Amino acid sequence: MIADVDDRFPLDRMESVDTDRDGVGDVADSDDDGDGLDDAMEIVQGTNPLDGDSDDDGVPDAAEVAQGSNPSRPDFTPDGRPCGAR
Ligand SMILES: [Ca+2]
Ligand SMILES: [Ca+2]
Ligand SMILES: [Ca+2]
Ligand SMILES: [Ca+2]
Repeated sequence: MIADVDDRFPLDRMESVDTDRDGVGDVADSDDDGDGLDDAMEIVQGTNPLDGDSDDDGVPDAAEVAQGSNPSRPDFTPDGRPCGAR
């Protein structure tokens, strides 16, 4: 349980989490992680709707989809260089 003082939505027990902290709880938010991809699109793409960068390669999921890289597989090294493998 989350204490009401820590809960942004104390009047709605379904709305206790706001992953992207945009003021819209996950239940009502169509883009929980705020990465620009709708939750439904994240499921289609196989990405984590609660993680704006599902493969942690530094490029947001929506940007990966837009540029054609794989949002579920790291395309860049931690220092920002392309891995090369597609
Ligand atoms: Ca939200
Ligand atoms: Ca999203
Ligand atoms: Ca990524
Ligand atoms: Ca990637």
